[in-house]
Amino acid sequence: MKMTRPRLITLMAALAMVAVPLAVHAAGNHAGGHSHAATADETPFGMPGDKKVASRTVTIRMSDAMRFSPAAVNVKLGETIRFVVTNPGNLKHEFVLGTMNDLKEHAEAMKKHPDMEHGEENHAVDLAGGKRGSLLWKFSKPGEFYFGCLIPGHFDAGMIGKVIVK
Ligand SMILES: [Cu+2]
Repeated sequence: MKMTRPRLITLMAALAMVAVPLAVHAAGNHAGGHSHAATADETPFGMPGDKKVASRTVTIRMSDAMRFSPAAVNVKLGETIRFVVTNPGNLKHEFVLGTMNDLKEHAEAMKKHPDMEHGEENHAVDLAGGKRGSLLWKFSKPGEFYFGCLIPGHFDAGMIGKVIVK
């Protein structure tokens, strides 16, 4: 199955979590459960990390000059990174991981719905000025992925960074 929509995947993961207890109840009636919970969260750019196996911490700073620093991160395939994201400025910023297509689509959606929150998403951190947050991500697929601030105007101003996984 080709899946390029992290929001859809997040929704599917949420549904899968709801479905698991039902599946457990039904196990007596249906031989061979078919839950794929272990990989339900996997996206084209990786999957949520497990803090017990975090390989290392990478600190990313977001600035009111519409930049991330560092703006490029190199990762070994299979590493779980704990991103500690800081926002020392005054404006709200966000750190959203994805493919370039995901981020572009999402940035367009944000222009139509500027108040969208990403707090429920496991691959994004929204931060008001002066705040810090973190997210764990396992880079289970090789390639070039991106992190962007999708607040209207910020992405277009160049608030984007790259993760190279190999
Ligand atoms: Cu921003």
